Amino acid sequence: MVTKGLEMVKCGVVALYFLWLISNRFGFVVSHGDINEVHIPQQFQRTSYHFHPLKNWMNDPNGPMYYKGIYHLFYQHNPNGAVFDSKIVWGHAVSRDLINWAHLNHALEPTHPFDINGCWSGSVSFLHNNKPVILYTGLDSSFQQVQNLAIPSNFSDPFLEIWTKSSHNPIIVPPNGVERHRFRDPTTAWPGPDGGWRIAIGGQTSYGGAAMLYGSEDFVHWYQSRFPLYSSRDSGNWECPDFYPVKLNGSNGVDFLNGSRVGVVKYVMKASLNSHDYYTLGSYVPEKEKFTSDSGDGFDLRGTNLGLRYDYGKFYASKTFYDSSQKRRILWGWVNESDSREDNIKKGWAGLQVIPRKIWLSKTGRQLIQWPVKEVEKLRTNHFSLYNKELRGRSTMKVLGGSASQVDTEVSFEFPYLEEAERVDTRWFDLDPQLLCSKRDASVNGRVGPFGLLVLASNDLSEHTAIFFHVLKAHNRYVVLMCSDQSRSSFREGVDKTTYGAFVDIDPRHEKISLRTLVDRSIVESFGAKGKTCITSRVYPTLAVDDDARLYAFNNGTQSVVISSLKVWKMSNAQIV
Ligand code: DQQ
Repeated sequence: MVTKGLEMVKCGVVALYFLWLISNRFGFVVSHGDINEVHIPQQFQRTSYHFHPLKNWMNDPNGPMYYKGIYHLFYQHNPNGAVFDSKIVWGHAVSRDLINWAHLNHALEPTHPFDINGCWSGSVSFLHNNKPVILYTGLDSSFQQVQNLAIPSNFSDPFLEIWTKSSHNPIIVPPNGVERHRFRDPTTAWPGPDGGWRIAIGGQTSYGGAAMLYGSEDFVHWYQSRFPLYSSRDSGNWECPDFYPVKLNGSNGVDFLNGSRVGVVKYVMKASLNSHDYYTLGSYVPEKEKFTSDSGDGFDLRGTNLGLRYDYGKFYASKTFYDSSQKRRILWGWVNESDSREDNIKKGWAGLQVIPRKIWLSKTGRQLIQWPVKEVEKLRTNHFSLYNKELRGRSTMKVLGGSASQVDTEVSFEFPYLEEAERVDTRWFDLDPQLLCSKRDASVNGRVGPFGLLVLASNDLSEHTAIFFHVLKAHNRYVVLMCSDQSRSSFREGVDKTTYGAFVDIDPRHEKISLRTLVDRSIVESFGAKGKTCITSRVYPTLAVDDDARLYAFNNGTQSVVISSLKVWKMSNAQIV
């Protein structure tokens, strides 16, 4: 009883402190005028509910965690400009709901010989008694990449505002056979069979890109295991590896420390390389300290044995954490700009994080499912919906006449004329979905598709981003393509307008196709088939902005499709201060 009372008092104090922090910072901003005027160069492309620093450059999410009722996000940040600079710091922000954020002072800045040229990416691990520590990569005085430890100065501060670097730093230096400029981004630690700790570090070795395995008893003295946790012969340097268990049944998350028992979980091995985040699913036998992929060691066309991608658009250097408060695993990922360095300098900002996504294993066990955290739904306003509406061949339908520059949309389609789908001669696994999406873009007349949404569309449709599906038949098997076509997204020159595409693992004979799309001025996050296939894009419309942005549904196939349900919400702004 007494303990419960004390707990409640503690929670109350934490809540008050948080309120004070938010109101103090927010109050400061509003007392000096509109937040946009104070901190942010006025830009109509600036997002309103995606996480970003108040100005300048951001890349990788680092060390996300939940601690004493507060979510923390650290991130790679250049406080001096809107461009990447290797002498980067760890920005730090806190939140109660993963959507509204208050920025704190930088957690880590280059200060010592072991990180004087930059505090690069890393992770948070919870040691015994639930004590968080940071492992990060430092660029030392000779630009060698070494691993360092930082510890909160005050564990009872839920905001963990001050971090002290260990006097033992650097605690790991590049081993023989590893390039000293390619040895970085330590993972969150997990317990080894001997009661010690294990981590993986990304890099380039003589046997290819790898997640190198390290062990330690005290978190300070580390030894390298003979074999990597996983590696890939020809893939080049591995950045930001992530390794974690997922439950075989259900969408709850699981941590190494709570219930990752054999027969109950599978393991995810993820690495960032060549601008994409790849993963594979498999098993891990702690006693053998070996991860084995379910798909064997077969290499795909891109020379990697990590066959799947989290997101088939712009999404990189991601990191997950286990949210003990809601028993879920959450994924953060960095979304770079699609315009030039010069544009970023003019804008005064660059880089976003996706809306954090809950992540779990699909029922088939073949892939992961991602879905925006439910907290984002608090921003939904002005609901519009329609049901059972036929979308005839070659037609377009305006869904939102008013401003659609910030919306959340959920739509599902049925196709009564599936058997009319176009045939392709190639077997499905020889098809390149991104190429198919570029060749059969949104304007091409197919049969069952292309159909989907036109977001950030101008009134005359001359500007729009199309997110759509196309059903094809390859050797008696239906193949569902999901595409994001940016080719008409902006009249601006010099912007990357690559079309993205991926397969959706559903059987359209038995399932509807659903699409959820989050639009926030210059970012479009799309989730096909309830989160099986995800595509994120950056776009910079010039006409379809603010009150002039519209939302349409379209069908450029010859066959009708039916919108079985469509729901749209306008989204209000998040408080990011
Ligand atoms: N970004 C960091 C590195 C990491 C890369 C530097 C991935 O630690 O490998 O900002 O985007």
